[in-house]
Amino acid sequence: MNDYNQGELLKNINFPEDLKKLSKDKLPQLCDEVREYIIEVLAKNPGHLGSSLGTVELTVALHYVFDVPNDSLIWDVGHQAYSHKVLTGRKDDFQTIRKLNGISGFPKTSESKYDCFGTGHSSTSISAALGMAIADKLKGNKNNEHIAVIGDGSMTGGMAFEALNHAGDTDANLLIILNDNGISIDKKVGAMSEYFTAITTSATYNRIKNKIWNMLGGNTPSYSKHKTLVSRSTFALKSMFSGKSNFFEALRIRYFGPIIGDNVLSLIKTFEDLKKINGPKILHIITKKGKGMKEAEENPTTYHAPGYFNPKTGEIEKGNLKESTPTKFQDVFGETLVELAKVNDKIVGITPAMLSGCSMNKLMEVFPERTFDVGIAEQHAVTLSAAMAAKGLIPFCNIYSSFMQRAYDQVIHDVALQNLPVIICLDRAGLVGEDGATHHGMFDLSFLRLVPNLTIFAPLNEIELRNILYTAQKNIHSPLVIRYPRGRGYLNEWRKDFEEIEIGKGEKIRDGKDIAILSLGTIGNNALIAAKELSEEGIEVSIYNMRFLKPMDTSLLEEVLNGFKNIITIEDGVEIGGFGSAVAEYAIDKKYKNNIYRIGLKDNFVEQGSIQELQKLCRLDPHSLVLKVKEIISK
Ligand SMILES: Cc1ncc(C[n+]2csc(CCOP(=O)(O)OP(=O)(O)O)c2C)c(N)n1
Repeated sequence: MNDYNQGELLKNINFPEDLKKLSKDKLPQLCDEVREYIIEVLAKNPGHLGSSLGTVELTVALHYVFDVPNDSLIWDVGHQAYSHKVLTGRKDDFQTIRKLNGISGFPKTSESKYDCFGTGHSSTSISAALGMAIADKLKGNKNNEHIAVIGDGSMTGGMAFEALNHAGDTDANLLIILNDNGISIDKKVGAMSEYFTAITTSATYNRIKNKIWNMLGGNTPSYSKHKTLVSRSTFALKSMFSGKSNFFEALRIRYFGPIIGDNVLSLIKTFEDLKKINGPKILHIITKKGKGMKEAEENPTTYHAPGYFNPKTGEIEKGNLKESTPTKFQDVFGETLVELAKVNDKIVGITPAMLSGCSMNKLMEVFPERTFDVGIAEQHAVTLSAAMAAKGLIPFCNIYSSFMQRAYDQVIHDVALQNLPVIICLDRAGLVGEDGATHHGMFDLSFLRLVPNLTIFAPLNEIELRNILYTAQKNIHSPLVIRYPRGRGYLNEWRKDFEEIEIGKGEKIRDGKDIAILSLGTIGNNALIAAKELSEEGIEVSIYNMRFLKPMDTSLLEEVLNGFKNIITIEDGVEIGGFGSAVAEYAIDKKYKNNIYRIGLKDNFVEQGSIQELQKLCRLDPHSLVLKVKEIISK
C-alpha cells in the first residue's frame, strides 16, 4: 500500500470531516491531488477513468457542503464515484479497486456507510434518492437533503423519467445533479441530449427561465391545474413543444443552471444556496469527461475504461498481445454482422448505449442508417426490435446479459408471446470479471429458459458464434437468443466460410468411457482442458457440447443417459433453473436414475476479480473440474 504519491493535502484527508476542516482556498489544490491520485492508481489498475476525472470538483464540493450519510448521496451507475471513495475512508483501499477481495468499482452499501445506495446499472439514482427523501419525511427528518448525481447518458434511461414524473408531484427534498459531459460511453444519442445542448447554449432560454418559473407559480406544492402525474407529463411535453418552458420545470422540478461543474468554489456557493431551497430541484452542471488528462479529454470513448496506460503520457499500453491473439467475441460479432448485412439488406442492428462495447460501431460505420443506438433504454431496444421484426426486418438486438434483466417483460410480452423473429445477442454473458456483482451475466440462462418460443444458443467458440449469426439471418421464424462471454476467444482463425447450424443439435466433442460432461457455451473449453489432464492419469471423459439450452438435443441427451452412470453438467450461470436443471428435469421426467452432478454458480452474488480468479473461486476452472471428476469416479 501507499506506493502512490497522495499529495500534501490528500495524505491527511481520510473522511469528509477532514475535508470540511480545510479552508476553501485549499480546495482547488486538493482537487488536483485527488485527480492525480486517481490517474496514478488507474494507470496500473484499470477502471473507469474518464467519468471519475470529470467529477472530482463535484465530489469535493458535495462533501464540503453536505453531511453524508445524513444527507443521502446517490451516484447513478457509480462509475464516476472514485473520488467519493477516496474521500470517504477508502483512500488506501482505492489501490485495490475492482480487484479480487478489493473494493468494488461501484458504490456498495456493505462497503461503506457513505455509499448510501448500491448502483452499477444506470438510471436508478433519482428513484433511490426520492425514496429516501420520502422515507426521511415520514420519519420526521425534515432537513436532510437527498442528492442524485446522474449523467446526461443515464438520463436517457426510462426509469429516470419515471422518477422525475413522480418527483415533481412531491415536495420531497431532492436535489438532482445532472452531470452533463455531453457524452455517454459513445457519442450522445437522442432528442433529450439535443435538448440539453439547446438549454445549455441558449441565452434566451436562460434569460426567460426564471420568469417562466415564477409565472408557473414556482415551487408551491398546491397547484390544482396540473395535479395528476399523467397530466403533469402532458403539460411538460406541451411546454417543451411550445418552447415556453423547461422540461424539468414543466414537471415542477425547479431547474438551476447550467453552470460550470469543474469550479469547486462556485459549486460550493451554489450548493450552499440550494441547501436553503426545499422541494425537488435539479442543478445542471457542465463537466468534462476525462478532465485533467489530455488524451482522455480528447478521446472520451476510449478513455471511459482504457485499461493499462502510462500515467504521464496517457498512452494506452497494448500489453503483450501478439498478432495471433484470438479476437474478442464482441469483435467476431461486430465483424460478422457487417459481413452478413452486406448481403442481407433486411438486417438491422439495435443497441442500448453499448455501441462500441458490443462492437456494433462496426455496423454503424458501414450502414449508419441500419444501426440504432437508442440510449440506455434496454426495454425500448427490445420492443423496437420486436416491431421491426413484425415489419419483416431482421433485427440483431445486442444487450449485455446483465442489462437484459431490465427488459425481461419486453422479451416475454413483445417478442416471445408474438413469436417475433428477433435475434437477441447477449454479450458479456457469464462472469465478466472486474465489474463485479452488478455486471455478471449469470442469470440469463435461468430466466430465459422458462419463456416459451425462445431458442437459446451458447457457442463453444468464435466459429460457432459466427455460424449461428449466419444461421439466424438465413432462416429465422421465431426469436433466438445467442449468449456469449466477454473477452477473447479460443481460436486464432475464425474467418472461415459460413456453415449453417442445425437448430436444437448438440455435438459430442470428445470421446471417453468413464464419465460424461455436458457443457453449454464457452465454459466447455475448460472441460476440454480438464479432460486432457485426466486422460494423462488414465481417466477418459466424454464431452458433449450441447449448444442449445432450448430446444435441448434430447436424442443426444438420451445417448448420454443410456451410456453413462455419472454425468456432470457445467455452465457459467446460476445452477438454479439453468442448463444443469434442464438436464436433470429431463432425466427425472423420463425416469432415469443416473447420477447427475450440476456445476455452475451457487446461490449467491459473485464479487469482482479477474475472470480466471472468479472461475477458480466458483470452481468452474479446469483444475476444479479435474478434482470433481476424480471425486465422483472414486465413489
Ligand atoms: C442499465 C445499464 N445499461 C448500460 C450500462 C452501461 N453504462 C455504464 S456507464 C454508461 C454511460 C453513462 O453515461 P453518463 O451517465 O453520461 O455518464 P458518463 O459516463 O458520461 O460520466 C453506460 C451506458 C449500465 N451501467 N446500466
